[in-house]
Amino acid sequence: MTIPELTDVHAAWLPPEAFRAIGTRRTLVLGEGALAETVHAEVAAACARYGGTVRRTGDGPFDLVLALTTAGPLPPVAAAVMAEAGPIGEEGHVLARRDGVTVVLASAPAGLLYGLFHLVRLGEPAFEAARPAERHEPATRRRMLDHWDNIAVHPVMGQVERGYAGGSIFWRDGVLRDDLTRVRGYGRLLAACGINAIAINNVNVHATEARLLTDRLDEVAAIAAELRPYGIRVHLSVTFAAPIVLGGLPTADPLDEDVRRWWAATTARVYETIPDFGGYVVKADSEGQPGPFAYGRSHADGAGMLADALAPHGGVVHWRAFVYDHRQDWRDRSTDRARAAYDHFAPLDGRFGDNAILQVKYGPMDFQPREPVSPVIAAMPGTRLAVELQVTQEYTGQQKHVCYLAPMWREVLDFGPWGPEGATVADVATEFVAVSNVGDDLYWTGHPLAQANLYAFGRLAWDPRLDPAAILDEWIDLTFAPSPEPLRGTLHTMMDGSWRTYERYTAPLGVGFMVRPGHHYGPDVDGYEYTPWGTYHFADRDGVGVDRTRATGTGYTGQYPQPWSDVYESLEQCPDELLLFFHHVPYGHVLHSGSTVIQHIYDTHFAGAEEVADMRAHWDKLEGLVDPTLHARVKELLDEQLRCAEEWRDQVNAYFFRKSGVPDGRARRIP
Ligand code: GCV
Repeated sequence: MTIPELTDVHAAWLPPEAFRAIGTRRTLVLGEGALAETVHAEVAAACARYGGTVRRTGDGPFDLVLALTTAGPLPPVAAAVMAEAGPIGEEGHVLARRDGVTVVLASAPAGLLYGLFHLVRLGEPAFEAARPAERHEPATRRRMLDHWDNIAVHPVMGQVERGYAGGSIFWRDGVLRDDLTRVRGYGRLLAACGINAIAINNVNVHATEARLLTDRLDEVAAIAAELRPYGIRVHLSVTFAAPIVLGGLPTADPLDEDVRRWWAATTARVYETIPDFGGYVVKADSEGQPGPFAYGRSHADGAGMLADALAPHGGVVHWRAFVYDHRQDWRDRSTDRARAAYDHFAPLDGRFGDNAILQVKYGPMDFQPREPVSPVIAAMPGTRLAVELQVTQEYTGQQKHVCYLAPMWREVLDFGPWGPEGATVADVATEFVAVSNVGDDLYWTGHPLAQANLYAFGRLAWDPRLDPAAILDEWIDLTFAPSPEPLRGTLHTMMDGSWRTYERYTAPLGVGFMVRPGHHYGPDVDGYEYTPWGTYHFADRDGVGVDRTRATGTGYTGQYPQPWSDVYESLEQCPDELLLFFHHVPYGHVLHSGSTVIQHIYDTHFAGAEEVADMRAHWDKLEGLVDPTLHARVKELLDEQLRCAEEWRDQVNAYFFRKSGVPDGRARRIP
């Protein structure tokens, strides 16, 4: 096992400096297994750089012991920690410091790896004061990223669908990359923030990519081999039509015996090649992808067939709930895209097997900067649910804008579907999945500061109760180590509130979209208004918003349990930030904030653009304190963010001024 040496890509949150505290110590690594070898190799590389030592046996003295509890006689200090700690879960670890020795104990090699990266995050303080034994376990078993990478460059969507960081790190122009060192480095970064699974290809599975399941399986195996040393299992997006397009069968009917046999045999071959293969991801009957509806079967039938094929091998199927009519008639007010996932899936609760996971986007529409939490999450107590987030910034500035998303995710995870006192989304979710924002870009993520979103997703997936502001500081300290002031504070100020800033200058009060159709960047208030996509705002001269009430609208509010069903139904109680998602209101409607809707639109759009100007001024002050190439990249992107925020401000304000005829109460210039 060698640590990937990446010279042509930014070190992200694992620069050599992050390993200084470990690399200067005398370390004992005790334990067998591939991931224990990785731990040893990491410590050895750090020691080679910083002068410390690492051993696999012996009596010491040691400053640091990283040991599996099964590793035979432990040094007395580690044995004492073990006695204090009690049982440790498969990926968990216990950290303690006593008698001048820092001890990390795990019951399985994966836990040791996560324990090592915990030490990296702590840095020097891990070797200072004594610490009682602290147990660290992930909240969920699987913490997963979905890549929407294509093998062949798609004529519209390119190499990576909704990718804003260059090409794919796996494929280039139709072939697997010769050098997969960067994939290994990616696995290392992901392990360091707690991620342990990746689906490597786009959920829109085109002809070339379908073959990853069969005659291009060796490419999947090659990627899996790079990620394995960091404890990451590979999953594959498959087409529901595979029995037809790959197997030559006349049907893909999930209840057809030949089809079921084909999936069983094909899946067995996958496991012969990749024994630790994770499973399948499926987008079916959605945006043109094939699915069980063609055969009069349900999504539970479809998912069940794949779950059965995977079960003997320990694999899982992630079945996406993103199913809606994308060929809607905009004149038809009775069809509501927000209703679709619940209408399709809630009746199927209890019909998905143990190894079928329903993957639900956090909101009912499509990764908007502000949506209510999907009602599907409360409606399926008998189903394993993965909550799907979008790290790639499709609707949040496309990695041209600074938009730190963890505060939004934390709101989603903290939401109590049965009221603020009850269980939260984080309690209900079996696991968390997010669409990756990584490509072959020098900074991995296009915008260097977008790395924080990837890092924060991993950390929240590991522990959904972490504070987004603390995660941000952790990321800053690692990435810009040693991050002296004013660097640390300035970055924090720029990023911590950036999601709310983005919300201010884009679509108001939860109404969503208003983006340019197709690529989804920049403002176009009516861009989707007369299209078949089901994403409307219904602005006219009197008011704006979508009536989703039971009383007079689409009835969507009825998909929520109490109290939300009534809170969202009520114009008086509905939270301001979601008002236009649930209600069509006159421009003069007074918000809880005391402002009218129209004045709120003007005020937030002026404020949002001003906040971006402030962000840019902050960044200018960091010149000379960060790497000049990185500084120049961010500076250029902030110029674009400001241009775009001003365009949003002016289009949205002008649109609503022209519709409503209501002037700005503060008489600012609206073009
Ligand atoms: C991969 C949105 C995106 C699509 C994406 C889809 C999905 O509609 O615009 O590019 O397709 O979500 O999540 O499947």
